[in-house]
Amino acid sequence: MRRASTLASSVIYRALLPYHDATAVATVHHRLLHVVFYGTAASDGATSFSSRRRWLSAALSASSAKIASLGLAGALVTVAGATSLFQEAYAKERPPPELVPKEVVLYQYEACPFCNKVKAFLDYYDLPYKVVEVNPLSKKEIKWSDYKKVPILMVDGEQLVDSSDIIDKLGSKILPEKSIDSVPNDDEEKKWRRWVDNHLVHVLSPNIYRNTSEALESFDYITSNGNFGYTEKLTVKYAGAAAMYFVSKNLKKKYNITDERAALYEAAETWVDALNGRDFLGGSKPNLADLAVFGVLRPIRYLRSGRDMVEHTRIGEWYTRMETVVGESSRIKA
Ligand SMILES: N[C@@H](CCC(=O)N[C@@H](CS)C(=O)NCC(=O)O)C(=O)O
Repeated sequence: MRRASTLASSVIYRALLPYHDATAVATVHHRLLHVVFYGTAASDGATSFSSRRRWLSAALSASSAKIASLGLAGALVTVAGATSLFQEAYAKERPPPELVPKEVVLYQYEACPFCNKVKAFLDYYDLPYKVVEVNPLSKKEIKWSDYKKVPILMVDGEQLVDSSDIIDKLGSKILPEKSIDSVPNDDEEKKWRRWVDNHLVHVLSPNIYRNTSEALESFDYITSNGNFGYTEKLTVKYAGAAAMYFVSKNLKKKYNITDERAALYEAAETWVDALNGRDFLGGSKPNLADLAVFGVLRPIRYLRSGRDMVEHTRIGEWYTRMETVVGESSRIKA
């Protein structure tokens, strides 16, 4: 109990520090709560299962108009055809088996957008991986590493750090043909990957901690999915929500955001404009920019802010296509 109250006061103290000390934003940010606590929703298998059902029902209802004008046999063929067409059109890409690493271990926080970016890549390319959930307070699971952030990806014993670097390095191992400068629109892909790291991620925190109820919703997810002891869980949920509510106000100032929802909607619309009528930025298949945008949005999609974003912008159709194509998680369940 004493530990819990010490922890609570430490969290709140850190949250209030920014009002007295400019560098404290970074302290609060990094040490305890920062992007770890970007919030989230159903991830991995659960999300993709429901999205598949949505796709299937869209396929079926598109087919139902035809059913009216066809005989039963024709209708059944149409439905089966529509279903397999969707599966074929939106399928994972799998590297040749000899290029698939033998052991991949991701050290992560479940709700961290950078970690989710790496997971979107691993899931889409169907690379099996184990997950080690890091306790953001003690970080004991990554004590062995000099790098003090997550994600860290161990690939057959080699340590890779920083989400974009991880994806580049792993990409050049499993997709050698794509690492050659032969890919058209490569500059576009790079530009939008940078946009994710330099802009999109900064819009997320102010949104998911916008008010006390959204901050609590976010922390409910974070503490349910994170690696916390029983007492830590309770304390972090309430103290963390309160702290991040204040921190997110500072982040708004730091990144010049006046209206956080408007900034989120604008980012979503900017992304849809970049698609310019294509299914994915990569054309008929997602490229690394599609995977990056999808990855960082995945933890917030079913929170209030993510639901609002889909309701008020045109991003929903692309997002659903991404859920379908990324499909089931390739994470190896412990
Ligand atoms: N540029 C890095 C950023 C990674 C990052 O900031 N990770 C956060 C979690 S989302 C972190 O580990 N912060 C330090 C901490 O929690 O102490 C990347 O893309 O991987």
